[in-house]
Amino acid sequence: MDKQVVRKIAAVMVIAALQLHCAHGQFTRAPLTFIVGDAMGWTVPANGAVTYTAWATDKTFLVGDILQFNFVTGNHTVATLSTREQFDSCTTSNTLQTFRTGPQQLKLDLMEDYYFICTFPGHCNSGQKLSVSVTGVATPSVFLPPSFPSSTSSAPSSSVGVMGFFVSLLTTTIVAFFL
Ligand SMILES: [Cu+2]
Repeated sequence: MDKQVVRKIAAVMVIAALQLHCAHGQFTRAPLTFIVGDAMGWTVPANGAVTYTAWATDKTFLVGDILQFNFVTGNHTVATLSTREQFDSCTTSNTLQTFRTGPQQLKLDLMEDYYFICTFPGHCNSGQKLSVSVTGVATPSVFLPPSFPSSTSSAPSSSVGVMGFFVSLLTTTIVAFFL
């Protein structure tokens, strides 16, 4: 095979491999700070638990992001729980950590599910509870370590992945054409 053809093929394969790596890696971006509940803050929501579920549902949470719970000290707390069962049943006796001073910023350090409740009597049962799934790692850098979480992957990140894949295919084709 002539040298130039070999070089072209090699170049295309390298580019394709790099792009596949990016497309299959987790969606990422720089770390963000989220205000839980936005202007409503961290409180007993008028519409019950669906309020914080709805707030979280269109967001992608990554390791390195910060959740800010805005509440008046003495009116609420923010406590972390370790299991979905405790979260569902609003178990206040088994919290990992309880923060009593508002506003409280909490950093998402691990790629896992987080459960937050208020430990004031009745508040969690009235809907002051939030669970978030951390599905990737935030980084300002372009090159990322590949990560393949076994459990959950939210709709936004998987659609980004699919888009990225098609963009990669298209770019590879264009590059191959001009080489
Ligand atoms: Cu409360």
